[in-house]
Amino acid sequence: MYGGGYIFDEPNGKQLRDEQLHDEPEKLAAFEERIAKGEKIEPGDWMPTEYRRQLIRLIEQHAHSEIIGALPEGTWITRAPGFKRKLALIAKVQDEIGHGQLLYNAAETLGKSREAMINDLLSGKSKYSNVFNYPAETWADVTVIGFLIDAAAIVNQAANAKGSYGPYCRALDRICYEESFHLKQGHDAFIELATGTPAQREMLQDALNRWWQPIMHFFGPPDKNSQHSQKLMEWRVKMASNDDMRNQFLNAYVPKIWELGLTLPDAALKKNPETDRWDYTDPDWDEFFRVINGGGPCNEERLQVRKWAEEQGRWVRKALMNPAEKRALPVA
Ligand code: BYC
Repeated sequence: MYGGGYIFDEPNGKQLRDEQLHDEPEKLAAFEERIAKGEKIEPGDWMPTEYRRQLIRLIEQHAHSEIIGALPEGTWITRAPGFKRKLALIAKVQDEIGHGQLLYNAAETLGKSREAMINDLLSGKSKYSNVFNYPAETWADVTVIGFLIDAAAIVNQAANAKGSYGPYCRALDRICYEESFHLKQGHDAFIELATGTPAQREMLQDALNRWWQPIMHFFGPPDKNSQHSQKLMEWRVKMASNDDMRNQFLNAYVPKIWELGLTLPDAALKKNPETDRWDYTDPDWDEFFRVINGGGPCNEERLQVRKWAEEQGRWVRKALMNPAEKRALPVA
C-alpha cells in the first residue's frame, strides 16, 4: 500500500536477509568509534542489527505517540473557548500529525515500511506514549496537555536531538521548534485558568491532580528497571536516562506550577538540597505497565479511531499511489 521491499517487514522476525545485518567485530568497533567521536550515523552507513532494531522501536513508538496524541486535543477543536484558542489548537493538532509523518519517514530509512508500522500500531503490537490513553474531560485537561506534556516531550526531544542517528535528530530539531510554540500556548492557557475565576482554578487543579501520575510515568520506568536505557545511552540514541529527564522536567516546571498557587498530588515532592535532585513518591508502576500494554481507560477507543481513519482513507492512498486508477474511484 505504501511501498514494499523493506528489510524489517517480513513476518515472525525473519528479517535478517541483508548481509549488512551481520555484526562483524571490525565493523562494530569502527561504528562504536564513530559514535564515540560524536559523528552522525546516516541511513546508508553500516550499523549493528540491534542499533537498527532499537531505533525502529523507539522512532516508531514516537511517531505513533504523535498521531494518537493528536486525538485527545483534537476532540476539543470544536469546543475550544474562543476564536484564538481554537486557531491555536487547530494549528497544534496539525503540527502533531506532521511530527508523526516526519518520524515515520525517519523510521522508514531504517528498513521498516510505513504500512508495517501502521499495521503494528493497529494490531496493538507497537506501543505509544502512556499519556494518550487518558481522557481529556475538560478544557483544563487540554491546557495541562498543552503545557506539561509538551514540556515533558521537549525535555526528551531536545536531549535526543543531539543523538547519533542523523534522520531522527533532524526530525527532532524540527519538532522542537514547533513544540516550543505548543508549550507557549499551553502555558498561556494554563495561566489564564490559574488566574481566572474560582471555578476555572478548581477545574485546573482537578486536571493537574488527574494528570500528574501519567506525566511522571511519561519518562519511562526508573533507571534501575529500564530495559533499553543502558545500550541506547552507549550508542548515544538516548542522551539522558529516564530518571535524569524526569528530574530535569521537575526542576523546570514544578516551581512554575507552585508559583501559581496550585498544588501537586504528592506530599513527598520536594527538591532535596543534599542531592540537588527532586524527591517524589514513586508513581504506581503497575498502572503504567497496564496502560502501555493496552489496559488504560482509552486504549481501545484510541485504536478504534485510528482503524476508522485507516479504513476511510484507503481510497485516498490508493488514488495517490495509482493515479491511473483515479477515475474509477468514488468521488467523496
Ligand atoms: N509510554 O527500557 P525503557 C508528544 C516502554 S508525543 C509507553 O525505559 P526506552 C505529543 C518502552 O517502550 C511524544 N511506553 O524504554 C503529541 C519499553 O517497552 P518495549 C512522545 C513506554 O525506550 C501530541 C518499556 O516501557 N514522546 O509530545 O529506553 C500532543 C521499558 O522502558 C513509556 C516519545 O514518544 C511511555 N511513556 O525509554 C501533545 C519519546 N516509557 O518497547 C504532545 C520517544 C517506556 O520494550 N521515546 N515505555 O515493549 C523515548 O524517548 C523512550 O522510548 C522513552 C522510554 C524515554 C519513553
